[in-house]
Amino acid sequence: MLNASVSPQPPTRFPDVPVYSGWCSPSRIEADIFELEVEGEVPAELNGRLYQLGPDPQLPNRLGDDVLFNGDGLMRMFTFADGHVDYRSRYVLTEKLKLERAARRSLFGAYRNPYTDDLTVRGKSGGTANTSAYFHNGKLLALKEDSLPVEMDPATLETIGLYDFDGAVTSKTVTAHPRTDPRTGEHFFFGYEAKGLATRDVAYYVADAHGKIIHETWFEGPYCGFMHDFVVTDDYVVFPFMPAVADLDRIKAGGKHWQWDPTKDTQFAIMPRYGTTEEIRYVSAPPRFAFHFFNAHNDGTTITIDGSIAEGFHSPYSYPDTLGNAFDPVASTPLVRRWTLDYAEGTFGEEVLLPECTEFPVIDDRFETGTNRVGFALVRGGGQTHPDVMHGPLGLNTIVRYDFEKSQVVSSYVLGATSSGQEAIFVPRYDGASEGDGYLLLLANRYDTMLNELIVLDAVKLEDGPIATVKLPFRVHFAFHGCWVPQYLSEG
Ligand code: V55
Ligand code: FE
Repeated sequence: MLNASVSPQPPTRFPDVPVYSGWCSPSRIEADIFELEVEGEVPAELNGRLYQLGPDPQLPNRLGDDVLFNGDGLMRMFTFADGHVDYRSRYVLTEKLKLERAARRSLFGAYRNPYTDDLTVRGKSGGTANTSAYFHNGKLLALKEDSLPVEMDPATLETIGLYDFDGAVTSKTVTAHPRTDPRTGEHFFFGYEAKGLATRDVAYYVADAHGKIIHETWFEGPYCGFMHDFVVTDDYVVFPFMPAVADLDRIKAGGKHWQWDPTKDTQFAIMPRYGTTEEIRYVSAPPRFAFHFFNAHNDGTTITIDGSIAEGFHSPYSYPDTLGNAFDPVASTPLVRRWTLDYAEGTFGEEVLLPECTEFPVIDDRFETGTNRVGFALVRGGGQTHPDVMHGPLGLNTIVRYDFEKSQVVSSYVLGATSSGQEAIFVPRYDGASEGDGYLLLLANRYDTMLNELIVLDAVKLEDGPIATVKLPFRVHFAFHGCWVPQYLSEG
């Protein structure tokens, strides 16, 4: 543990540690590229912008080591127009980045531990805005779950500033995984640690299609759990408390934000979509950990949730656990699992749908919060065994199309033995195309050349391989989440 009173000298170069090595080496490139090179043909009807956001440390962390989740947010934008593709990338100018650029050294310390920050920045926001590019109500937002959204100009990528829904959001945090109901345009989101570091408070908000907050519910969870994603259905909202937990005393002592604690149950706080605190019911389950869910739907009071779910925290980061157990790469591997919860009966059920290491589950967004049949995800294929799916050469080298009615993979494409993929984004072939009929945009990491290619796949026939391969002339850092914005929405 770090002695919080000691202010170490930040390293002047990126030290030789895993988080700054190999594919995770900082790229830090802010670029404008006119007319990227393309192999094959980009479909002319793909008109719009692909935004992707991920961490890319601007400076070596003052503590000499770091975690992947703590890099500064760098926004990327691919503009597609009539078969041509241009590129732009810009850092999100957070308070943290502005302070550190001014000082020309790192001032903020460990991931979500302000007690490890330089004394000169105590009380300033260490938010990195590095997790998810999200578009709602004409606004491009850079999201990070420990702070407020940062708004960026969707064409220039200039940082506009913190966005609190015109003062209506008083939670200190907003999730990187909001949900939108495409039928109403309503935008559902929450903040955990909503009243401050390691607090159990959760704030839940619904904004209408114009960004006006129309519903708000606050509650105190059973513990402060790592709630990265949540789900909304026609009638319910579900907040999963999973036992990677934050503890203020540990954080104050310079310890890690999250610690896996399998003595705690998973607990689901369920309430009606526009419910009140009094309407919350809890359902218990064995310890589980999930970063991401595909989607969820309900039939009466029965709620079905599909996700990329493990029996342990799928990062060695918070092991040994509170019982002294070491990281177990098998139990900690996220598989496609289905949870069935009942709001009225309080019951929990679970089944494994796909017994493969799977992450970055996505759907055709036109079915979000309703019933979806199709999902897409990255799978660790080809016998790769890298245990930590969130780090380095992930081994997530296969993109699959999963059919939830047939309960099977119906199409897939292997990127290659020396490649992995970043989160895929689905784009419908045309307005009104049936579910899952369209294109997948996927950024491939090529370890043989240490370069990236953006590939365009037919989402129905993945095995046909890329329709087009768009080449980047340099390597970019690993991004987490992105979105597709059709041309008519992103142009001001
Ligand atoms: C994730 C990413 C984060 C984070 C917490 O995808 C969880 C998982 C990039 O930052 O802070
Ligand atoms: Fe995420």
